Amino acid sequence: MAMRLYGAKGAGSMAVHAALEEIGADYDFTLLDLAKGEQKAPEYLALNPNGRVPTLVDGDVVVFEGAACLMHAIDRHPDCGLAPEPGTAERGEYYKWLVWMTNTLQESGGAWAHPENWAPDEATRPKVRAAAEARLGRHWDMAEAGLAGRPYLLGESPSGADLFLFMLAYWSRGYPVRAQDRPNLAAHARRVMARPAVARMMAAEGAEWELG
Ligand SMILES: N[C@@H](CCC(=O)N[C@@H](CS)C(=O)NCC(=O)O)C(=O)O
Repeated sequence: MAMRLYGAKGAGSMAVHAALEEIGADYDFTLLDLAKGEQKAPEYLALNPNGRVPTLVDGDVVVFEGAACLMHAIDRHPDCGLAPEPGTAERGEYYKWLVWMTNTLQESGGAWAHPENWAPDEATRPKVRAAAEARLGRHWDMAEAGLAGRPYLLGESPSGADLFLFMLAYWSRGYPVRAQDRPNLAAHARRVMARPAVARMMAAEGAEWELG
C-alpha cells in the first residue's frame, strides 16, 4: 500500500517529501491548508494530536514529527542510500545531525518565527526573538563547521540529514541570521537544490529560492 504524507506547501513536510521523491516511493501527498486550520480538523487530529504537519501514514503505522517521518520513509526503503547502515560510525553521525536539527536548530527557528508560542505577552516577544537570533547564529556556525571539507553532512554522499538541513536552511532565508550567508551552507543548499528529486519537491510545493 502506498504511504500517505500529510503536509503543507513549504512546511515541515518538505524534507520527507524530498526523501519520498529521492526514493522513488509509491506515495500520495495530502496537502493541508494551514491558514484555514485544516491541521486542527478532528480527522487529522486523530492521526496527529499535535495538529501540525507533517504526518506519514504507512499502513497501520502513523508517524508524526518531520525527522521521524523522514527516518521511517528511508528505513522502509533500505536500499535507497539515504541512510548509513545501523551500528556504523556514519549512522551515529546521521542520528546526531538529525536529532540536533529537529531538537535545537528547528526549535530556535520556531522561536524566532513564532515568538507568540513562547511568550503570550507581546512585550516579551522581542526578547524571545533576540535570544533565538543569537542561538541561530551559533547553530548555523556549527552546521557550517560540520560541512567543512565535505559536500554533505556525512561526507561524500547525501543522506536524509542533508534534506532536513536543506529545509531548515530554506526557511532561514527570511530570518535575520541566514544559513545562506555562510559559504559551506550556501554551497550545500545549491548542491541539494540541484538534485532532480529536490527540484521536483520544490516545484510541486511552489517553492523558490534565489541563491545567487
Ligand atoms: N516538531 C514538529 C513541528 C511541526 C511544525 O511546527 N509544523 C508547522 C508547519 S512547519 C505547523 O504545522 N504549523 C501549524 C500549526 O502549528 O497550527 C515537526 O518537526 O514535525
